[in-house]
Amino acid sequence: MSEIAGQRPSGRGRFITFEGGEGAGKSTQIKRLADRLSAAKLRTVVTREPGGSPGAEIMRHLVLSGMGKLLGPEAETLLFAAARDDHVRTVIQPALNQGAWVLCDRFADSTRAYQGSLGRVPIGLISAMQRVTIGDLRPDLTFILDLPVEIGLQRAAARRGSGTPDRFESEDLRFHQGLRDAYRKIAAEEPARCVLIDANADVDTVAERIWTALRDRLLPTPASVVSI
Ligand code: Z5A
Repeated sequence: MSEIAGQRPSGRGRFITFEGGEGAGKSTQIKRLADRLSAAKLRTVVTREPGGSPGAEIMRHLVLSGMGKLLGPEAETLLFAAARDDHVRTVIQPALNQGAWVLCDRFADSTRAYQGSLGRVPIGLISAMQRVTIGDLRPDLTFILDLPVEIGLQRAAARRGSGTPDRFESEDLRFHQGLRDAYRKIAAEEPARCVLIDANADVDTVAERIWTALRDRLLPTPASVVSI
């Protein structure tokens, strides 16, 4: 098996985000990738949005309970932004500064897709909030897990069992199709940062697609790869 040798010369870690619709397999694949990076002795931090820090987890509860929806699309977007602000300052940026690889389940593209494309919050407002919350911070690589909406919803429903669907799980099929289109558009607009991964396959196959893309994008030279 080939693995990675060493960090970036600058010492800053790598920031990798996972995006996609309902039940796309982000959490499953983040765990796979984290195990692989950890096995290569790279310090890896796994986190998520909304949430990932104590303050942001409180906001997570607010938005997923549906409270944010009652306040209207702009106010709900502000809640996501407040959560991100805390998360970036207290978890993501410190970890990157210490050279860790940060794997984040959802980030700013979720706001663009859910609140921007689907919620119709003006892109100007979203960009303004982004300037405040993340400044110049951009993911080095974003995996957008893509699969037919019906399959993602079936996976999510099977996992949920008899539990109640949350704020976004209870949206209709048209919403989820719109979401898939929005993510595909982001991938097409930013090919240098985003990789669209066909997630309609078994877990091992999807993990291998992600690993291959990561190796190609972030470890381009043979010198940075060693066999273990
Ligand atoms: N949101 C927003 O609106 N604006 C924002 O700025 C941000 C977020 C940051 C957070 O939900 C919600 O917040 C989210 C967007 C919104 N909307 N929703 N819903 P969350 O954190 O609770 O959930 P999620 O991010 O949507 O993830 P998920 O639905 O929990 O799915 P996932 O992480 O992508 O998938 P998974 O848990 O890895 O897999 C789902 C099931 O499928 C599970 O049982 C797996 O075992 C199974 N699975 C996984 N991969 C496979 C394969 N390859 N084959 C078969 N079965 C599989």
